[in-house]
Amino acid sequence: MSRIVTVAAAQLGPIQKADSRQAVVARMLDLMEQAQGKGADFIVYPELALTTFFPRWYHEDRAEADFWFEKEMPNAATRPLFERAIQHGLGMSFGYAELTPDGHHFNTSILVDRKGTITGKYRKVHLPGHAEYDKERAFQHLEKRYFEPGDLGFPVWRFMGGIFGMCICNDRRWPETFRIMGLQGVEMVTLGFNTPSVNAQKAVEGSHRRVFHHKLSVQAGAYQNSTWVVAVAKAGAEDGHPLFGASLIVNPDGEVVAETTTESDEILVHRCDLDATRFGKETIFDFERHRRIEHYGRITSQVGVTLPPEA
Ligand code: CDT
Repeated sequence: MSRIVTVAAAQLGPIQKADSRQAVVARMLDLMEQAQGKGADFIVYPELALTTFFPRWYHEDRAEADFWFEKEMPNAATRPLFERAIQHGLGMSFGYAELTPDGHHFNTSILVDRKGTITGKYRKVHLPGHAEYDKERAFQHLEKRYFEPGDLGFPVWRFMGGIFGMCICNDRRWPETFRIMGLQGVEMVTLGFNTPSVNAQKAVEGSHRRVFHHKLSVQAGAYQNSTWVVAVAKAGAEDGHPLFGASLIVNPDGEVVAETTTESDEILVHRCDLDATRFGKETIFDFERHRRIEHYGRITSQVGVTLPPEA
């Protein structure tokens, strides 16, 4: 039986602070129509897809930021997405800010099956940035203020005939993210991101190097775990703050097979053969045969760097 998943990476252009959820969902529906027209059966949208990248805005009163969070999913604003995806028989993944009934805040991504059931939920583990206003930065990145680190680990799910996992933006820079899913046999990882084109703390670093680091991380994660990765940007200038595009579909050899060329709403569609993951998993990255966990203890027993003793 064929294990082809035709994936649409649905990049979103900028979302301004004043834009409503309804206006964003209308754009997402338009991308969904394009994806369906190109034969996609699974559509992936970015991190925090429903709003501007609000962690750049400082709210002294933390509770004011609850405006950016969803208390239930689906809800009135997002139900049209679920309904249209069901109508087209499309699987779907998107990110949003989640406020749980008991008051916890997470940067979350979901996997939704063809019938509109949420089969998977992931909460971002690696939160970049800072918790307090930082006057030294060119702009704020307050993820540590508004979110708690995810509490669900890096699970994978049997989904659309394969094994699927999710991670979010900064997670891609940490090899542990992909390896934990690789150890569960992951065959496709979805990854939404919002990455500023410039470094708030290093004025000389422009978008070229930042896109290079993005690709380096995503391609390495795919290759070293022999998995497809679908990395989807929110891009363009949000209220004057640029985010880069470079949404990617990467094959299990780590090669980019599709990449966006704009910083606007744009769709990439690619037929991904999940069986293409097998060769790498059965040879150079056959974990069972080749991993040497007796030497990896520091990975889970130590957070920061421990230097060797001085001579
Ligand atoms: N959204 C997100 O995680 N962005 C970060 C920016 C890093 S700079 C604070 C990223 O890793 O792309």
